[in-house]
Amino acid sequence: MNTLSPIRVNMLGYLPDYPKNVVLLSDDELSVFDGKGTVIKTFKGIDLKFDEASGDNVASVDLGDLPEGNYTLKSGSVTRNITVKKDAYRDVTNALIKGLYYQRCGCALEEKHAGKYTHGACHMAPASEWENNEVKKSVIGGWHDAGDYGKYVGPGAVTVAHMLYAYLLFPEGCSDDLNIPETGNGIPDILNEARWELEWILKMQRDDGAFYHKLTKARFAPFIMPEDDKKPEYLMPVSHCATEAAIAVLALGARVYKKYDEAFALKMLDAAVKGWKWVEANPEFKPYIQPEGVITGYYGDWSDKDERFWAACELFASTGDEKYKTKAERVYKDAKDPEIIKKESENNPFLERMKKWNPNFEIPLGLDVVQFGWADVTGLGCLCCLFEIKQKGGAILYDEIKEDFLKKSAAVLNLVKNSGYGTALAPDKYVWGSILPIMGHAMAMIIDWKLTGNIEMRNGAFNQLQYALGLNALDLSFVTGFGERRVMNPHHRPSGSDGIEEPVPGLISGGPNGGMNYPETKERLKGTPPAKCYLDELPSADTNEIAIYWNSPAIFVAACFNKF
Ligand code: 9MR
Ligand code: ZN
Repeated sequence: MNTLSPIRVNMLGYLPDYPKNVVLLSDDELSVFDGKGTVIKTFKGIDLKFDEASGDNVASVDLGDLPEGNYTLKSGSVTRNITVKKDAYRDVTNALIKGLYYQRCGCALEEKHAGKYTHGACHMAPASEWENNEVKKSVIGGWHDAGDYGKYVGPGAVTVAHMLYAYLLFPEGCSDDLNIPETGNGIPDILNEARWELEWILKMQRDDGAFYHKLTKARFAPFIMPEDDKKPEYLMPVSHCATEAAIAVLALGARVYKKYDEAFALKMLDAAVKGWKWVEANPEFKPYIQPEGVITGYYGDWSDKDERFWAACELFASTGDEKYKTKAERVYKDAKDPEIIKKESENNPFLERMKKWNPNFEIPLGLDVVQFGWADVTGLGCLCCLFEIKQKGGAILYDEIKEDFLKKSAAVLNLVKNSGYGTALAPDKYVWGSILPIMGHAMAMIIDWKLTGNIEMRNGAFNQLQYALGLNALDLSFVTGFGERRVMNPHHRPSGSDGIEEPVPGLISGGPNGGMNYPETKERLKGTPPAKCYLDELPSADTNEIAIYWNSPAIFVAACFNKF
């Protein structure tokens, strides 16, 4: 029985000068009451349409102009309250950033900052290289990646990049008052928080310039608090993808932190340049292959073209050295060359693995400019080209990249138009962590809007923030601590072992996964439409884990709409 409300709303409220979409699952007349109980609008003749991703018959209705205030919506006998206010997304933007503070590793979370979510210092012991236990290094710091306590360079780099670009594009949307240990030091808190990870990424560089792929134990810890997780940690082999993602984010960081801390900025740039020298000395891509006996997050990839492109873009933006521009252009162009692509698919051990999971997998032609995740970072390189490099008066294939981008973002907007809930995801693309492509697509539409001024793009992007805050098939806010119906049991070790009912706040769930990777999920949700393949239960990592690189694109999107 469907007991969910037939009126779906953005549970945190609406902005006065933005569309105010609600999604209805009933064609009863909809009335809008103001704070005094007077009917101020009615909507009749509601035309429900089938939404494939959810299997629901729905209508999305824009309530139109409503000044700031509280309202009640009534459809048949059902009512639901909404608010309209300028600062509707201030607290959630702050919380999403502070969510990363709660993921800090290598320090205690003190009560004055963490409130009841305080815990002791964790993962303080030196780590050994997996391949040579004799080599030991102290690599304290960084963020726990997700619900587990692993720390992974590529995903960490992408997370920081989302935050730094959020700050570069929407500084007014990033508060300076997060109550983290550095608050008040004259540096914006989003940069204070991102630095925690950057310092750790620096420590993950080997003497020859390469970066270790990750720092984890051999297997995931049970559901215990981080300070109780004492099994030895290992530096797993270096990889091209990790190295290039680290280079990119350190080069980006060098520009962003320069005006606050020149020495730190220089340190990052030196590390990035040293990393690039390793890439030059080791030009042939080798995919990361998980060593035997290790079962923590793989974060494997069949190609590093996107990471190499992004790294070259950021290095060009930070140094002005033409060799990086030439390289970025070469990589971008080569990716469109069928001959080169064909060669790439030969002797690629990771591709062989992928073909076992998905026999139809084929290497796409051209880099996918609207990808902002850990596996494909092309979109981050595009952000660098379309804004940072452009602003400095330089160019890396500006017109070509812009054209490619606008084509892809137009396709993204079509996804929004074809979805009953206005969600920017095709029904067959609800993967593990579907929140990532959804927020990534929102980023793409924001970028389009910034480039073209097209308000449809802005509204399309805005709708993805609303998806995360309740305008969805599950009538659920995916952000812990926010919304009248919200995620309560994320797959997150501290939340699952601290004895506190409410999970750690400000973390975003991966959300529905039509692929249902776990047999248990498959069995329980057999036949469920993809946008509803979700269990708000602690063991369901495949639908309800949290991850730093899911919070971070949400930070970018929330900061964009955090205006007051
Ligand atoms: O985010 C990752 C997702 O794309 C993969 O499908 C999934 C299975 O390989 O792994 C996810 O990443 C997890 C990582 O492997 C370990 N830390 C938790 C991550 C989030 O679930
Ligand atoms: Zn830790």
